[in-house]
Amino acid sequence: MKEFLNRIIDQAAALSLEYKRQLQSDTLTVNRKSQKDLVTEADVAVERFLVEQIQAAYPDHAILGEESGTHDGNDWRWIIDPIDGTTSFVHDQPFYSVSVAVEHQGKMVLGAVHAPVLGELFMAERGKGATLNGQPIGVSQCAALSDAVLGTGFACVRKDKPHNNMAYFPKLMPIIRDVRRYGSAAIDLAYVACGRLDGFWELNLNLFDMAAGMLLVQEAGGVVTDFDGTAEGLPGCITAANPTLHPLLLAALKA
Ligand code: 2AM
Ligand code: CA
Repeated sequence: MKEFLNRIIDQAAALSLEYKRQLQSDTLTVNRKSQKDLVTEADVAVERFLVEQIQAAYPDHAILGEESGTHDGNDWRWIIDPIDGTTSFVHDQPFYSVSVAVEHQGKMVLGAVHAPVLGELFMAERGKGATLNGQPIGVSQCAALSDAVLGTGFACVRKDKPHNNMAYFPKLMPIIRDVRRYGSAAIDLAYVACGRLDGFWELNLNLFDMAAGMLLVQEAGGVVTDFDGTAEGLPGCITAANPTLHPLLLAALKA
């Protein structure tokens, strides 16, 4: 199943790059789900490709896709975000990814995040660690918020939700080294997994934004919880970091 996932996510990544060429020649159709929430032909086509491949290989499995919703099935479920970071994709920036996770009986067992422009494939298998382009990866050793570079995002603000990152950003920003805002939660989590980011927090994410990235962080030795330090608020509010930094991040968000 891991080899199958590797193959279809490579193909999905290549398909997204074909659509990106249309973007550069100004022939790609971009629609709006809401005022700021974009969807392109690429999102729809990449998801359609992945769903078709999965249904052909595993006809009994369930699927949850960002664009096509729920496809019923057995206790295996594939969770797809065809283009995480659609705004980056539309603006011809490299930080978008294809994210696919496999859940069995409610537990994430496989996760893959492919950043096509960057040429990087992050994969994790429950109990077997995480890799970047086949090489083992681990979370950073950073032990103090003052040394930490953290990822975050502001998707929640787009939804006009009252509980949003505008309350948390000013708490963290003065006490950490710096912030990065890549626009793809899947890439943010993959970067925590390989130690490029020391941690990540965001609010109001959906399961398909986080599923593969959560397993990547866990299999790379990191911790993923909601803002209360449990899994109760997941998906939604998420924090991720190495085991030393994670409680410090939670405390700073609560302060
Ligand atoms: P997307 O690009 O697949 O929509 C960036 O902060 C993260 O927020 C990305 O994972 C992005 O996923 C997600 N995001 C973008 N718009 C959103 C919205 N309206 N609601 C929830 N999440 C959103
Ligand atoms: Ca997404």
